[in-house]
Amino acid sequence: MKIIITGILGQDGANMAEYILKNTQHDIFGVMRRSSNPNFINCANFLTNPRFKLVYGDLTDSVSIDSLVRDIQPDYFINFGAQSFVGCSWEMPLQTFDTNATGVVRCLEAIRKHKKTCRFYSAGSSEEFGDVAYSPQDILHPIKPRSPYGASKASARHNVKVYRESYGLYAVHGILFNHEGTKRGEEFVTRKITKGVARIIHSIRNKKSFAPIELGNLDAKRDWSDSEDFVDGVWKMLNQEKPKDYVLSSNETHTIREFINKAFAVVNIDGIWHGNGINEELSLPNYLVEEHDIYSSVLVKINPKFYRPAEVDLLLGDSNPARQELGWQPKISFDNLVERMVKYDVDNFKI
Ligand code: NDP
Ligand code: GDR
Repeated sequence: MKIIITGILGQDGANMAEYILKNTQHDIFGVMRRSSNPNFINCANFLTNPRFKLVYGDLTDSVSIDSLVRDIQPDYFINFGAQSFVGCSWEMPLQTFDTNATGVVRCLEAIRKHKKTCRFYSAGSSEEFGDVAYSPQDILHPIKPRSPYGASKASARHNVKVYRESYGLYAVHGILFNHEGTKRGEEFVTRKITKGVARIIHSIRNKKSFAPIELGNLDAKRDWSDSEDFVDGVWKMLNQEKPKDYVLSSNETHTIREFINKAFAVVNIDGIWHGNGINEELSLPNYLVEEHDIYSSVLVKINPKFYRPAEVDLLLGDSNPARQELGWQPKISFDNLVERMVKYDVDNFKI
């Protein structure tokens, strides 16, 4: 079998490739867009695997998507490529829509024309639920996006349904809640925090001053899981008898502040919160400042530039149907996830 995976240099694309290489005998064609300075760090474990091949393609370029499907004749097309950063989608609404929504139609059209039996995965998001109507959110929750990113994913969802019903394609649009890990991009809040904790603990241990981690809204609540658990759920969604969309989530929600507390606890720092709103800060307790003989003490401060024009305040998923009907079971808890990310970033810290 031949599998096209877009977004191969990103978190989920790389984890999906590792999962498929390990659990099947299929060949993978990993799609990357042309870049003057590509970063292959997430693909280090499989770049030289004989069952893996890198190919160029861009979701904004119909010719490249059409040619890939025509020439490779894939059995599965897993579309993880996206402008995936919600915060940036207000600055680049058209590029976000072209990549995330029109890009999905380009994939569906290429499959319809050249390989109708190819199974297609569309990377849907809990951001489609936006200002949520109820909790926990299940697959029937109304679509109420709050960002150009969320709106682009909602549009992709409608088109997947249209192509499934019009042409009988096996196409699914999984609704995935936040998922993280050691391959997570550094601008997302979890990785920004774990990289920041690594930088700060390194400074403290070397008796050097440090700058605080600057963040936006700490009250937002997210349902966080590990990406490695989710690629298993995606593969199960692609291998049902009939295509059906599911939610994948941890079924727990935590504030950004809770994530910060857990992350510092991994390196034995029990910070002290004080102040409110934009003046809120997390500081080192005095005994640690004295013990380590350092001048800096602010670990986290607010920078309003990280606030969003519209926020999704609360996400909490209901993935029970996926657990019961697909037999999917996540293995990594919230505490394990934070610990894994912090330890990885501390161990791999470079100045
Ligand atoms: P990443 O940002 O880590 O990876 C996205 C990849 O898409 C990058 O490798 C990027 O390439 C590539 N890409 C961007 N634009 C294009 C384009 N025009 N053509 C081809 N490739 C492109 O995201 P994740 O791995 O975290 O997410 C995977 C998918 O799942 C995305 O669609 C995301 O929106 C969706 N999703 C993610 C969730 C999460 O919590 N992680 C939750 C729900 C949905 P480059 O490396 O060159 O930038
Ligand atoms: P999200 O992830 O928008 O949920 O989208 P992100 O980690 O960017 O934000 C989560 C929450 O943290 C708040 N926040 C900050 N966020 C960032 N990035 N940087 C900060 O400094 C900061 N301070 C506070 C945000 O306001 C937000 O509430 C992710 C992406 O992976 C999407 O592609 C995916 O679809 C959704 O998850 C589900």
